[in-house]
Amino acid sequence: MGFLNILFSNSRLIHRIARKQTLGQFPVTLLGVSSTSILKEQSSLFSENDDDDYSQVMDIPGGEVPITAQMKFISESSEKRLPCYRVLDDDGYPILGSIFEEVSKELAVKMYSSMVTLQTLDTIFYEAQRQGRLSFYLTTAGEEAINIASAAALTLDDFVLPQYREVGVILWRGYPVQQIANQLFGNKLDYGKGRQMPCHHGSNELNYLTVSSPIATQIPQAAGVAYSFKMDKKEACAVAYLGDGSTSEGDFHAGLNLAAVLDAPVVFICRNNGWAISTPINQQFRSDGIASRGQAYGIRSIRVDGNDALATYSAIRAARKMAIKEQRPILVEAMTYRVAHHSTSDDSTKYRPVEEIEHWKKSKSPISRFRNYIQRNGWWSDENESQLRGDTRKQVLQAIQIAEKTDKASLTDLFTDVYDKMPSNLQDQEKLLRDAVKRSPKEYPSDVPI
Ligand SMILES: Cc1ncc(C[n+]2csc(CCOP(=O)(O)OP(=O)(O)O)c2C)c(N)n1
Ligand SMILES: [Mg+2]
Repeated sequence: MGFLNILFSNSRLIHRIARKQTLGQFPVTLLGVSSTSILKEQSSLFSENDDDDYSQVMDIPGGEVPITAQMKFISESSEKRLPCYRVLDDDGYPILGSIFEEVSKELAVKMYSSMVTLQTLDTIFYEAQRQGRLSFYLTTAGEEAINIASAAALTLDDFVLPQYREVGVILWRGYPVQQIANQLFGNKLDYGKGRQMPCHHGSNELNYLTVSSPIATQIPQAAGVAYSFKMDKKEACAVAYLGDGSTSEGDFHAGLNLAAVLDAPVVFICRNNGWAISTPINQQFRSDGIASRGQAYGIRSIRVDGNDALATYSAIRAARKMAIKEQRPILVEAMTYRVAHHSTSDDSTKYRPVEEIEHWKKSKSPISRFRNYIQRNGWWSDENESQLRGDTRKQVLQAIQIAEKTDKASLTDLFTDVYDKMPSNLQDQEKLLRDAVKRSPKEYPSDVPI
């Protein structure tokens, strides 16, 4: 099997084998003609010195392509897997010879502190959901570096179209912890006025599109946003975040193709965390992950270690620069692992080994890795660590208390903000709802103003 792969994928090898007249040793039915006729045909079509010097071309829409007399199928995959760009090893030591974007002490400490804030708020909000105070929650556990390092590489002018496991990105852009709590509790201070599920953050001011529950819708939208930036000659790009599972949606293919054809300045950041709820990646695609598909769409792509904050920061900085300067889409596949359950509606120990989860939690933590790096640089200490963790915990607990006490958005808000003047069908629906509340007041939540 291995040999067949090589034979199909490597034209040079076939030619070399053919020249040594050894092809006859191999199953000739593979190519459908006899070995001698292949050798004869080849000598007229290829020069002896340069295997790739095709002497005939075919002029077709889209340009000239070389002609070959060999019936060769393109291999379904390359023998070699795409490499993963990394700067820090698992212990946070820079890998010898690694090329990366230098970060100042100030930026590194801000990045680290934000990762810890993200981890702290995830832990506390997750617990609050388990206590029945929130209806739903999902964490970014294990993916803190992708969240924070990618956000740090962007500017506020860039327009972010998130999936849902990227609360760290909006946090980095200036969305307050209090606002996160307001959204989760769906109170009247929530920008969405309680009309979205928890974890569906968004902010006009921060150029961050509100999360959509149907996955992958943001991908073609990002191509559109980027195209509008191109027309306006803006010094900014669109940035779409997506999971490995989203690549199975038609929107992924439509979005990438559209972006490529339009030469739209968009960075697609795919968090390949191994799982789409309970579906592992080997049931999601046969390709070498996601980065390999970029080339088929004509999109420059890279695979990066998403648990390495420095590598992620450097790759996204470079991707952003190329997207804007060269007006082109870029695809980044960030390799990671979803350490937590998919959400509070899931128990991942039912479909994956606990040892696997523990391994990623303990030995592959992006937070410990980056902490080792900054602490070794003399930029961080154990005292800084306990102070930060204590302060952050207090801040999040206080935000929960305030959000919980704040009134919920009112029922009237359910019908506003889409139309300037409420259309008659919505007026009918509001009346129906109010009649239902009157008929069965006990079924209506007592804390939501009518
Ligand atoms: C169109 C659509 N189909 C299915 C779902 C249900 N669903 C929600 S999340 C999810 C898995 C997504 O996995 P992935 O993109 O890898 O993101 P991750 O949760 O791993 O971060 C699915 C199937 C959905 N929300 N929308
Ligand atoms: Mg996933």
